[in-house]
Amino acid sequence: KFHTSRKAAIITAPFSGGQPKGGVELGPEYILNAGFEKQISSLGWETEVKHPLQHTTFESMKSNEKDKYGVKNSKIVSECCKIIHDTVKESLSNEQLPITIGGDHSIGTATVSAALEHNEDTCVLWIDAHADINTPLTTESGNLHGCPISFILGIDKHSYPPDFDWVPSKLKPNKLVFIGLRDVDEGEKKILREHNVPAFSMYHIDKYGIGKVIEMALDKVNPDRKFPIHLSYDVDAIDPSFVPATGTRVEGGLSLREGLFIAEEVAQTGLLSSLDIVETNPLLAETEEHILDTVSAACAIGRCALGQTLL
Ligand code: B3U
Ligand code: MN
Ligand code: MN
Repeated sequence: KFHTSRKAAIITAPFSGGQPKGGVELGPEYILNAGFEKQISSLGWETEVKHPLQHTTFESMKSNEKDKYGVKNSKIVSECCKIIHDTVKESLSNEQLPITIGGDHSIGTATVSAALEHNEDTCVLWIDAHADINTPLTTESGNLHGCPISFILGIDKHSYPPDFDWVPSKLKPNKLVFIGLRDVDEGEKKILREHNVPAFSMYHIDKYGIGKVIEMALDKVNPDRKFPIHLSYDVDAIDPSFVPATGTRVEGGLSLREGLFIAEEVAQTGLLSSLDIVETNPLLAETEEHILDTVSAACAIGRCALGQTLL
């Protein structure tokens, strides 16, 4: 189906400006040092690693002040996203499957908008403890990693800092589905209801089981299994007992196997066209084992999504 060429572009996004904690910008380095490229190439993919942010100074420009729009670091988040967007889009044009490694989830604005520009039929699976659908009007934290979905959907567009004027907002709410939610702000719940966005929380996973939930999720956004899939994977979807080194841990998450099963099922569709693996923060680990567990899980998500099977 898609990517019969089996070429992948591993795109590093060492960026932390979408949230206040330091360390998430080190995620890509740790994941690459764990041998991620080799793991992907061993699955039969021709790989290329791209570092589009390497000559930028965004990290040194980070601030903790909200601007007059009620959000922090609009300028650097927007500029960083523009660069990542262009790299993802170029990779897709070269028939490479982009694997963007974060960094915080604010770069979802970049990767999803690029995927939709490449193919407007693309549907999005957002795997996360959080809905990341705040607008500048609803966000309490002002952290832009809590807002990428609203930018991509174009919700309350008038409220965005002008830095984000370039974002195409091509996604339709019925082409997006959440899995793993368990920490959703009141304002976000209202947006989810008003726009009728399909969402499966941990409650649904307990009730129906992960296999049924993935099937229901794909039925919502890709009923005939014919559209390309963008998988945006926030590692905090998985329970902090398996993935401790991340910025906003929320108890009661996916087991490691449930988390990997999502990626395996997406691989089985043959429709994966782009992937994000975000929010690995090695500096928030309390032990060496925390780092190892988290980085291993991030690598495993990538391998499973790109076709690794157990047998
Ligand atoms: N919804 C909250 C918390 C949050 C969102 N994403 C993460 N945390 N990782 C917010 O800040 O918007
Ligand atoms: Mn997220
Ligand atoms: Mn999250």
